Amino acid sequence: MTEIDEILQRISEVIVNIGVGGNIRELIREALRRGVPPYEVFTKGMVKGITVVGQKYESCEYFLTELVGAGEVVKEGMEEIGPYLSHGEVKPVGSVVIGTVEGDLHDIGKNIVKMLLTSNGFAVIDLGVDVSARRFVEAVKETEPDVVAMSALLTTTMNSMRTTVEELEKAGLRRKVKVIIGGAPVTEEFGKEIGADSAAMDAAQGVRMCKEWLEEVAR
Ligand code: B1M
Repeated sequence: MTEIDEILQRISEVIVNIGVGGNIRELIREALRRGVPPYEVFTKGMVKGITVVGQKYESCEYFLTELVGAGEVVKEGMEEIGPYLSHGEVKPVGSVVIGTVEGDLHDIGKNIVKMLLTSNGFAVIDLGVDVSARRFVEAVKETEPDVVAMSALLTTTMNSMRTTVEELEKAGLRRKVKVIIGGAPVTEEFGKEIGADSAAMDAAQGVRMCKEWLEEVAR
């Protein structure tokens, strides 16, 4: 194991151990000092850790308290890594309305997508979590974005994505925006079923799709 692998492993472990055994901010700073690209610190360190937490929760080794605690450690890490991921350009290449759908409070993935979009020159209007279809529709009317991006982490809240697409349709706005969905339970098939333009399997793919759409428009 190289020194870099070791530090990424420690970042993962400090999440799994809910902050015990190190300080996530210091570990992230150390990884960056050693030249690890910020997105790699996130995926190979932080996402790896939170994935293990999810597995432990599923196997009943961890309970809600641990889930909350690990989420807090990731949030702290995000505060440290965020500025390195989102060094935005001055002139926006396009705009995106983003939110976690109604009934869903998971926002770590959504925030990563937001940071990557910002660092790729998009203006991002973040509606936060538990965003109703009506709120998405209002935001589209108010801000006229190029893209609506929805995130869901629960199988039970995926249907809110369908409702939002339907409400955009009813309001006569659907053709004016591209719709992208993402989050762990989301599949391409589900995206097609609800009439989204795309379903992203990870944040990088989501950003790539948004860029491609904007380039198509510019052509
Ligand atoms: Co929750 N939780 N949780 N949780 N939680 C999951 C999702 C779960 C899979 C855990 C498990 O059982 N293994 C499970 C869902 C089961 C299911 O529906 N099938 C679950 C559950 C059950 C629950 C509660 C119901 C628990 C309870 O109360 N009994 C509850 C629900 C609350 C609610 O939302 N109403 C709950 C609560 C929580 C916390 C609040 C404690 C905390 C969230 C903290 C926060 O987000 N601020 C939490 C956490 C941390 C998790 C796990 C452990 C980690 C989620 C995460 O942040 N992953 C999770 C288990 C897991 O996923 N392994 C779990 C890292 C993140 C970077 O990944 O969000 O997938 P993700 O984002 C990726 C991609 O999906 C993609 O890009 C990101 C980076 O590549 N992406 C997009 C995401 N959105 C995108 C949008 C795009 C494009 C790409 O464009 C639109």
